[in-house]
Amino acid sequence: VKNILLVSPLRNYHTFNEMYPSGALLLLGTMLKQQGHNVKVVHMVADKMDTSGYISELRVFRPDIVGFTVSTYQTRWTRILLRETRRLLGDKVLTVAGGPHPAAMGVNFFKDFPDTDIVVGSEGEKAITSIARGTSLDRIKGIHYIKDNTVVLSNRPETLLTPEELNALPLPDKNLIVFGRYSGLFPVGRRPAMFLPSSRGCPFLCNFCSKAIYGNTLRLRSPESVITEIESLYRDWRVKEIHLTDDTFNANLDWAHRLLDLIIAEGYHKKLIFRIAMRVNEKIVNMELLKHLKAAGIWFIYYGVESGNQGMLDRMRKGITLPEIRRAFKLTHEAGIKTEAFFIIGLPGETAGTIQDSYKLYKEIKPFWGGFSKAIPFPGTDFTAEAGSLGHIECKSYDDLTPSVMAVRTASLTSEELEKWYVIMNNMTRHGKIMHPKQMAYALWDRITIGGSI
Ligand code: B12
Ligand code: SF4
Repeated sequence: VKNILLVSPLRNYHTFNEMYPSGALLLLGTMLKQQGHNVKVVHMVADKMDTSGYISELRVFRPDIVGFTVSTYQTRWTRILLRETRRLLGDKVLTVAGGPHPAAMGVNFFKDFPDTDIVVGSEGEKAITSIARGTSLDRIKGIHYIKDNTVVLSNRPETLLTPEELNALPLPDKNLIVFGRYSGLFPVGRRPAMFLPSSRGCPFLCNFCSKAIYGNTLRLRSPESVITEIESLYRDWRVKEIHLTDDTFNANLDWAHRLLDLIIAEGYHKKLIFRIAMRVNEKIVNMELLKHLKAAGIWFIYYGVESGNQGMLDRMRKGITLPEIRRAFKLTHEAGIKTEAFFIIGLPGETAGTIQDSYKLYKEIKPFWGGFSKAIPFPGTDFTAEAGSLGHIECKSYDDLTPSVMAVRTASLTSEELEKWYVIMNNMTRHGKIMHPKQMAYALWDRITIGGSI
């Protein structure tokens, strides 16, 4: 039996608010517990833990293995925590890193994070359970590791879990976290809110999307296995809203209809509300689907719009057209479902004109909620490769990447000019948000209770 500490490190920027716990740590922690290990999960933001708190945790728990889940926004603290772990526990501890950043960096992760023993290159279920079992590292697929403190070795890649294997995964044990420490997302539907991934992956090819873990394949869980998890969230945790965190809920319409039918048949459309993310393509958005979604309790849909300029959409390989965007928003609103439109500022080709096109489109489609994000050069994406080869990446270290840094420039706009546009666009969407007093009240309440930002 091993002591295993699983950690979601602080972010590169200061934040008080964690929206959801890490799906990876909950799932992997549950599997490790089922193997008989002592498992502790720490979310440093939600648990309000700093470096000294982490060190006390190491002193008391004395882990044999520490696993970090690392997004690109968590690089700075991952390095600090790895160093502290090694300093305190020496070679007795095995340090493992997984998640979008290590998966994209592969063997290069060791250069930036020298205190790491093992990098998991893709899905982690098989790797971490084998590591915990003490399987010899050369026999664990999909990992990179350091042998004898010198050589970096990479094993053959692990195949992704089959849909059957996904169905057989255990329900993530929420006893591993303090449930009330997570705010859920804005705009607020009902609380408490929790998430549930009912599929993995997305077959589309947007050039800015970080796809190191799931690639371009779509794997769907059976509607029955999804219902079992919905039931547990509702019954055991009194959850009132579920965020189905599939990349693209409407990637397979037959499956979507089957899942919605089952939600209705089991009566969850009356007990819960749901939010999902979809694509706007005409082929996969129609009134029949939207009415079915509405009937099943889906109140809110995120759409990735990204830009109001067709040339930009084509260049980022979004695979959608402006008429498709307008149509999807109109139909969704007609079906009585609220929308959020995501836009990105700063992808290659962006000019003042293309940003104004986004502004016009935003006004035209009238989403309930909206947001403009900065283009973020995540490792391994085609956008990062393109911007890098043009010399347009201005942020030199991943540690400096935060949501408030404009990390790139384009051929016609400097990062400072892009930043100014970003502020203008978000002031516009903020104005829209102030029009929703209930949401402002929720935001204020969060600020008071968990220290979130408005
Ligand atoms: C749901 C989701 C969210 C949720 C919350 C996620 C959560 N609860 O953890 C919300 C909506 C809050 C969110 C927010 C954001 N997200 Co997000 N999100 C996702 C999404 C769609 C699914 C993640 C998930 O829950 N998967 C299910 C779990 C079980 O799998 P997993 O986390 O991938 O973990 C597996 C492996 O990675 C590995 N693994 C992971 N950690 C570890 C640790 C160890 C020790 C081991 C051994 C293995 C391991 O094993 C796991 C099981 O196989 C992914 C897209 C995707 N398809 O992955 C993006 C994704 C993770 N998000 C991303 C981004 C950019 C964001 C935002 C920055 C967006 C924004 N502009 O604001 C914010 C930042 C949030 C923050 N504060 O840092 C990027 C990250 C890119 C990167 N390189 O860091 C992704 C990959 C999207 C993308 N394709 O670009 N997100
Ligand atoms: S549709 Fe979404 S998840 Fe799929 S590739 Fe594009 S951005 Fe990524």
